[in-house]
Amino acid sequence: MKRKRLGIILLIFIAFAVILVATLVWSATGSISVNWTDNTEPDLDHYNVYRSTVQGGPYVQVNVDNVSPSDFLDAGLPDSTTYYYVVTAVDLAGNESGYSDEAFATVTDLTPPAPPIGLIVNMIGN
Ligand SMILES: [Ca+2]
Repeated sequence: MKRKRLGIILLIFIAFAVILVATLVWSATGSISVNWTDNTEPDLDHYNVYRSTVQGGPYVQVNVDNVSPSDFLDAGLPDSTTYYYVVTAVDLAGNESGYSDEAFATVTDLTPPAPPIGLIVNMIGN
């Protein structure tokens, strides 16, 4: 009987731990919008977007699919980190340009905490 109760307490503890971790993962990410001017070459095929957490690189390509419009949304980034971006243009023959100028942005936490609950007020004497 005592063993069963311990099991239930453990289960409740694990459930709360899972909720806490899920909340942290959900609230601790943000997105950065990357935008640039259209290239004018008629044989332009797509763009590649590169990112680094270090100014000046080295950069890692972040787009999995070819980027066709001249903008990109980089989502699921951890908070409180500055990211440095460069973009390249690729033509139909597969020739890739050099890097664009670098631009950077910092993901900031814009999600406020939940309002406090369980509020109780009592008159204490008069
Ligand atoms: Ca654009």
